[in-house]
Amino acid sequence: MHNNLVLPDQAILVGVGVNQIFSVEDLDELALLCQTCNIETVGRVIQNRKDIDVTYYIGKGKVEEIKTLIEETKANVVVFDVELSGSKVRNLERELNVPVLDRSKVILDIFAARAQSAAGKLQVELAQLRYNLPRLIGSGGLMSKMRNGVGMRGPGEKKLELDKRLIHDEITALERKLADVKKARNVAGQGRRDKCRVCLVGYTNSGKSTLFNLLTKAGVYAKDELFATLDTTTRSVYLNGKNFVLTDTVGFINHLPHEFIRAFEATLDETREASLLIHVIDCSNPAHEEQIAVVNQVLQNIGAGKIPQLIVYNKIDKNPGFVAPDGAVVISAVKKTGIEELKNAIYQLI
Ligand SMILES: Nc1nc2c(ncn2[C@@H]2O[C@H](COP(=O)(O)OP(=O)(O)OP(=O)(O)O)[C@@H](O)[C@H]2O)c(=O)[nH]1
Ligand SMILES: [Mg+2]
Repeated sequence: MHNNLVLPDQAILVGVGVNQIFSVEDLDELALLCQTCNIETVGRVIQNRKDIDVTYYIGKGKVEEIKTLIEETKANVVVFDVELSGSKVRNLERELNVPVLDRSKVILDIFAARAQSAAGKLQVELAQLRYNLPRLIGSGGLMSKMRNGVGMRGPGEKKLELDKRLIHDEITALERKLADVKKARNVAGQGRRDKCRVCLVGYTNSGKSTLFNLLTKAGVYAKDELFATLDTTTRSVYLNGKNFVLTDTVGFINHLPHEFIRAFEATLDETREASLLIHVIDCSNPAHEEQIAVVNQVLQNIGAGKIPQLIVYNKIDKNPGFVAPDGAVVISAVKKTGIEELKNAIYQLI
């Protein structure tokens, strides 16, 4: 999955709280993301600080601590739960002598492994290019900078400019291809235009696909993995004589870089154009309140913040004592409880 010859599989996770307290459990989600990439967590390091270190993001002392931990645990990769600039990755790798990844890179790798449809693959490629672009650095470095008199450019910088131009060209070509895919999708979905459109949205792993399969009898991939779904699937549903189309979508996650969201424009169109969103929440997850906020923020960012939502608390079997707020439906998509109530609620709203 990574470009290195030996696939890293033993990770030390690093969490950084800048002006806020970051605790060891806050790394649980990153550990799950790594697990999805077949990377096992062998150590966790956190640091809370007032500001970001310009060279390493974390302090030099912490870098030393990680170095020792690498020796002790035989870790072969270090994964940061923040987004790192290209230069910080290089500085850290120089000190630590193992590959350094950030949260976005791990999410990108999962996306790349998951994408199935033509649109999905194009969208991942676009997200990868947008991620790589600001991380390119010329090979010239300090030397070429010193030689740079007025109107003079070092060879490293020229190469960098060329690389950047090539990536820009590639991005433009991909955007064009995606626009074509989008057009074809619209034509294919023409017949659905007049039907009521309902979209399942929610945090990753909340149970959207499981519920989708239950409501549509489709065989969509549902698994205890983050980002099991990357491509949207749409099916017609008949409910006591009423007819609507239901779409299963990619899950959202905290700190999803906005260039990723932009890359997923084609699939997110379905969400934007829905007349009802079914917001699926995993009420057994201790962080579910925060996850609701993340989902609503993403919905707002993609222009779907004003679409009416039916709030559905899922996985009640794992948290039987849970009391949902008024107006919400409580279900277990796996144990198939609360499904009649859910269908009634949908029926009322469409
Ligand atoms: N215990 C329990 N597990 C559930 C329930 N609903 C879903 N799950 C499990 O939760 C995991 C994730 O379910 P998915 O349906 O793939 O979740 P998703 O929201 O589609 O996830 P992504 O596509 O990754 O965003 C699977 O292992 C499901 O079996 C439920 O009501 N109770
Ligand atoms: Mg899914």
